[in-house]
Amino acid sequence: MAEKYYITTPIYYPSGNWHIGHCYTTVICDALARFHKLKGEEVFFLTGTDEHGQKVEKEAKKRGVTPMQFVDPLVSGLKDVWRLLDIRYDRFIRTTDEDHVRCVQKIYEKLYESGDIYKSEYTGHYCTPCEAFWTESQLKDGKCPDCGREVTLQREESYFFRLSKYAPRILKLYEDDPEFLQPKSRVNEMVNNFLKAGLTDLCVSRTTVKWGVPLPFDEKHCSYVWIDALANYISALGYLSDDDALMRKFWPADLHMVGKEIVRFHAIVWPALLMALGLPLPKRVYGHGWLLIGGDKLSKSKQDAVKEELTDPYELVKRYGQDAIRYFLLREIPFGSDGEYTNERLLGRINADLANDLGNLVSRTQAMIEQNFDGKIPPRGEKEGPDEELISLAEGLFERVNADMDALNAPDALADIFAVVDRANKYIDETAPWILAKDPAKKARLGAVLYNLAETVRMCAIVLQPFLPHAAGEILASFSAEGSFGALRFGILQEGTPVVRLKPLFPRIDVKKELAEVAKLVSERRAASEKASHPEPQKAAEITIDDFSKIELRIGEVIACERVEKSDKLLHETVRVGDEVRSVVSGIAQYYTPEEMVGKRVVLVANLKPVKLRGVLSEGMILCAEDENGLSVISPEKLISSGAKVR
Ligand code: ME8
Repeated sequence: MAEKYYITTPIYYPSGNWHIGHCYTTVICDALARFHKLKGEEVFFLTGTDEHGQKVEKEAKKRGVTPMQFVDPLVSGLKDVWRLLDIRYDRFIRTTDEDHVRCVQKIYEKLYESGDIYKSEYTGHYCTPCEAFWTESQLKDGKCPDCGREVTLQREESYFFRLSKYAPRILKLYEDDPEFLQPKSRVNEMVNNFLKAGLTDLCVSRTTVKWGVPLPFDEKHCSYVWIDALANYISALGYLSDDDALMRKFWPADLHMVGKEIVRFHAIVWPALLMALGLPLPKRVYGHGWLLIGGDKLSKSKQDAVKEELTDPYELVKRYGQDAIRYFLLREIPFGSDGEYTNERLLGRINADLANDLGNLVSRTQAMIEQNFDGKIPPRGEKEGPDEELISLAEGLFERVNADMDALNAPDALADIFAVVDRANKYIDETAPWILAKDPAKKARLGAVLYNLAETVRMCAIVLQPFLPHAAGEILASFSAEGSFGALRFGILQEGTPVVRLKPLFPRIDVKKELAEVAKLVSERRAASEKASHPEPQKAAEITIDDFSKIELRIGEVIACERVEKSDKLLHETVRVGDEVRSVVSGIAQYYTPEEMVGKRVVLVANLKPVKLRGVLSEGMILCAEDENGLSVISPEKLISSGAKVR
């Protein structure tokens, strides 16, 4: 029976700004998944999106759309990136998928029944306008880190997971199974920063967030995003569903590949949850390093600070191709550590390794076969001089790459492959086939040299498939060669096989010119995005004071307020304007609760022709100001009596 290999990336937070740092984890996993598939294993490669939580809820509200309407295009954007990079996942899970939601509910139910989840009280600093709890350390100068307003210490009924109970078992896991968490440095981080001090139970429900999975035993609570997110690794396999065949086949996972900042969730919370569910633990969690720009993690919020580098995967793939971007990510960053990203480094790698070393080897070999052997594989011939060294290096390649990939070390695997490419280029210099070609008596030797080169290129292409799928596929097709690892034996190419001469796989890039173009593009994009986020206010046509005096503005006092039925946007205010009482409808329900409006003094356009909105009479308009951060009702700075004229 074929061996099984279950590999996962973390599921991504929806972003409107996917960058090359996001691609790192997934490109590594894709290369690993492809490698294991080529080894004949049955692979399940999972990736997806982590869509619930307060942040999405707030962003959607700010834009006046539902959370689902907000996340859908962002998720499509990520799928586009994976398509461009030729990521071959077996499932793309969304935490909004029905089967996932059901599974999360069943997990909560199971843990509640077993007593690992219990009800208690959460104490935190609450910001009323943001409807958010903050811990002491999250506060900024004692105030809400989001809006800067005062917070109050409040208690909230919450459900907790008995994380503390599992601390000794997790410590023992690290001791008993050194493979579980890698690289080793991450074990020390977990022990010293978290486990040594003991763990506290984890608050796993929220009543203030609505965009989440409702708890089946208490629907006013929603699941905590990290439990929801971690569960994807088993919900995708049908855990606790009617069809759990994949779960039986693939669990436990062979590898959870994650960025180092989320190791603690994967190496502490996740194993504890699995222990509580009575499930076997994943075989390995690997915490990789980050792509840095100027020494800092490349991240959404840092985009503004990194304008001089092009980090947009769509544009990068368009300019240099999917293989070049994959190659850079897999080769440049020492595995497990952080690595600096610059466009210059990327171009350097493309030119040196792909255009020069690999590209030249392929094109020189194919050109010489075309010129001297009518584009057909020459006879193998006798071994001489440096042949043996080249052949044995090529023959041992798979074993070395396999060991590197077992250690998850893609940069070393590529270094091993390119060592053979380098050796083959050196072999060309040593054997000087262009000189052999001048002497008809040396035709057999020329044939043997080109045969050895063609075989070396073919074998390199087979092992390059997981890393450079497009280029490796082209090379193999040009020799009509198959790509299976079973064909990794020297001497498979048959004499007379036609060889198609390929166009350059990686054209050399003029670095100076390209960097100048990229700098121009980046600065144009920056200017466009600045303009979009700070649009110039539209200048209205000039009016006279007489025109202005046609508008009657008065101070009103909101004495009652309620939501307009079946509308997310409208509030119905009862406004006292002097002796009069008016009914007013305003589109501010996403920014103000009815309770917040009552008692406010507002500026009312008092002589606006009355209209009915959703069947409710509106006799005036409350003035508001709006920018990209939200909306504010305009109120007089001092107490001014209702009915007073605004001039
Ligand atoms: O953490 N360099 O999602 P995420 C390398 N939803 N990797 C980077 C990177 C960079 N500059 N920036 C991001 C989450 N990544 C959670 C996971 S799993 C149950 C829930 C990587 O969108 C990051 O390290 O913030 C992580 O592996 C992945 O992108 C998704 O990060």
